[in-house]
Amino acid sequence: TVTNATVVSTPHEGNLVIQGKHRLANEIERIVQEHLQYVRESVSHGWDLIHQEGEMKVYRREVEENGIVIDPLKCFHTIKGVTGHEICRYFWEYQYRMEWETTLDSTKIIEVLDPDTVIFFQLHKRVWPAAQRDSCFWSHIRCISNSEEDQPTWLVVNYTTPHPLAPIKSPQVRLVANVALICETIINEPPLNPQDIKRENLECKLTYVALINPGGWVPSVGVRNVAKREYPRFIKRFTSYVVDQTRDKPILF
Ligand code: 16H
Repeated sequence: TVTNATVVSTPHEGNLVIQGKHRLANEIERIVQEHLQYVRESVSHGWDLIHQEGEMKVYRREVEENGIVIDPLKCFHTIKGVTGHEICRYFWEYQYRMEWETTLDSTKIIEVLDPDTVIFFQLHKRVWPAAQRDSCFWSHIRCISNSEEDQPTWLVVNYTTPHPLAPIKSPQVRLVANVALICETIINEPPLNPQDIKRENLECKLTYVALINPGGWVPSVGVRNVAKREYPRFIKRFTSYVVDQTRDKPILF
C-alpha cells in the first residue's frame, strides 16, 4: 500500500502521484553524504595495513570504546571486467546474498521503504565463544553522477536501525553497524563508439568501509583475529562471485 503519496490533478499531465519522503529519508541523506566525504580521505597515520593480496589492500585503525573493540576498517580493491553498478547491485540485492556471505545464518527483508531502500534482519554465525549476534539495518543503493562524460559513482550503505518487527531478544546481542561500499568504473582504452565497450575495457575501483560495534563485550584478540581473517575473505569471495555471475551477461552500466 502507498501511504505517503499524494495524487494531484494537473492541466497537462492529468493525474500525477507525488511520492512523499519516508521516515528515514533525512537520516539516509546525512549518512550517504558522510560516506562520500570520508571515502576521499586517504589512509594515513593510525591505519595499519593488515592484508594485501594483488590489488586488494585492507587497513584498520585500532579503536576501543569502554574496552570493546570497534576498529574502523577500510578496504581498497580494483576488479577487472565489472562495473561499479554491478558490484553494488550484487551486494545490495537480497537474492544473491546467501551465495557469497559466509558469516550469516539467515537474512530477510522486513520492510521496503522505497525502490532503493530496504530494511534487513540478519542472524550472524557464532564465530567466537560469545552470544550470537543479529543485525537490523536499512540498506540503500544509490548512483551519483558527477558529470555527463564520467561514469557515475555507485554506493550502498548499511546502517543499523531499530524496528518493531525485530525486537532484541536476549541472550542474542545486536551488532551496531555503519558500512559502505563505494564503486567507480574506469573504462580503459575506450572505443570510439560506447556501444563497443567490452568487459576487457572495464575496471571497478572499490572502497569498502566498515564501522561495527559488537554491541557487547567480546575478547579483543578474538574479534581482531576474526576481522583480520574474515574481511579479506569476504572481499575476495564476493568480488569473484560478481565476476563469475556477470561474465556472460550484458554490461550493466
Ligand atoms: O558487509 C557485509 N555484509 C553485509 C550483507 O550481509 C552486511 C553487513 C553488516 C554487518 C553487520 C551489521 C550490519 C550489516 O554490512 C560483509 C561483512 C563481512 C563481515 C566480515 C566479518 C567481520 C567480523 C568483524 C567482527 C566485528 C565485531 C563482531 C563481534 C561479535
